[in-house]
Amino acid sequence: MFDKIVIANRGEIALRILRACRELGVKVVAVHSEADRDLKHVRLADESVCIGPAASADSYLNIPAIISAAEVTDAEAIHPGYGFLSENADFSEKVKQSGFVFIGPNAETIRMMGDKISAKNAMMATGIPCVPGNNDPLSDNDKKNLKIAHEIGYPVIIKAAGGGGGRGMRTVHTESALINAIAMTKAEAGSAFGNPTVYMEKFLEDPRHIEFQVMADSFGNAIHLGERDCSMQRRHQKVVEEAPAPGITELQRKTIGERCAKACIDIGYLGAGTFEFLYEKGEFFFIEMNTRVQVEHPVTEMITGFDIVKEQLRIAAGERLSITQDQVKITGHAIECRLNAEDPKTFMPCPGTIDQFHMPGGPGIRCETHIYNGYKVPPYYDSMIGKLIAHGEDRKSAIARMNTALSEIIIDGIKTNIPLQQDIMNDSAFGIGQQNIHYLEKKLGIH
Ligand code: MV4
Repeated sequence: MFDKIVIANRGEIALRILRACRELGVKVVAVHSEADRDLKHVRLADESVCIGPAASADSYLNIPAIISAAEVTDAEAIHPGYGFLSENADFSEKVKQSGFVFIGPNAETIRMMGDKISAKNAMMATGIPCVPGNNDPLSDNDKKNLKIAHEIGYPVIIKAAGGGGGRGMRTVHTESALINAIAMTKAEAGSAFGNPTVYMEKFLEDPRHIEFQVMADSFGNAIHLGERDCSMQRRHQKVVEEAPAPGITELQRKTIGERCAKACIDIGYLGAGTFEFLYEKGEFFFIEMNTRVQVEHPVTEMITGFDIVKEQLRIAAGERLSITQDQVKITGHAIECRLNAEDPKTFMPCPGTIDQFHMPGGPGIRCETHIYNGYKVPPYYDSMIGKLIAHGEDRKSAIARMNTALSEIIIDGIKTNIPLQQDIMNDSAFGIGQQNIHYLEKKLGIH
């Protein structure tokens, strides 16, 4: 195991990684911006290094500053968390070239998954079901593009190869709108991602977002840890996640999960990863792969009893996967509510000082947050200030525990989305697991 690592992130995930390090006896170097000196994990870390001004571009995205911090503290590895540099292939490469271990997959894998066309082709080659589409960059030949769309059947969706996470896409419902939509998406993709390449898929109207968690080691072993339903989202920001996904059968889990694990072996995947699918009318369609630990990893940890972050560290240190697929057992149901410092009605971020914080507790409750009494939520970063996770013997019990915890938690001084989360937990469609990717926006009156 490593002696010391750098955590190249902030907030709740930095604290989560620090806790995993403590359990494994690994020393922690916290790197932080000038605005983040008071972060909980910075105070708990063995060492800390200020890597630049508040703006992310000057600190958490500053590759030379982070690598320098690893050098001056004599650390062995860098954990990128999620967001920031976590899926930056150049970062992974530079970390390695500088003699450190990047806690995640290698640069080539990140690069392949960053290009949504190459990701899809790699997945199709290993037998993962994908959304019907052309699976190649679209040319400038209007006639050919009309033919492709006709073969797929309207509605279709034009997606940027360099996009993902909801950026750079456009739906097309009629032939007359196709040519312009391709030109527009190309132009936007060119300026947003520096890559105008686009591809075409069948547009699925009312799918659910279901993702499979995988872990792979450097000895050719891979496991899946089941799936999560992340359909409850607003503007591509997940709001509630749960595991297992309501209505997914044991056989579906085994079939898709084992294909994901096999895909990891086929492509030489390393560490934690997520296969994102759209699920409609009983069928799974791969859309993207995330090559990082995700915000919602705790729901999987709660139903499997398996520590994903500790395993990331073990795998990066060259150890074998600590369990086999047979040892993965799913127990009960877990739900995660993201806690955001935002206006519950307008969704505007609401940074400020937390006057009072009471953490909820009781059976099956886990609260992942870096906030504390007197902590000042800075205005420079994502508004997520924590996550509340409830585990129960079944979905009903998990919802009941979440409701109890939401009524117990006190966060005074700033506005939060707790009222919205309470509303969702008491929503009748959510109560019977009927959510899809459009459900929350419709409920909120966004069309
Ligand atoms: C789609 C789709 C419907 N059909 N692809 C949005 C985020 C990116 N990961 C892929 N996305 C979508 N791709 C086809 N062929 C609908 C979405 C989509 C979506 C997907 C997952 C979660 C939330 C979403 C919200 C709007 C659209």
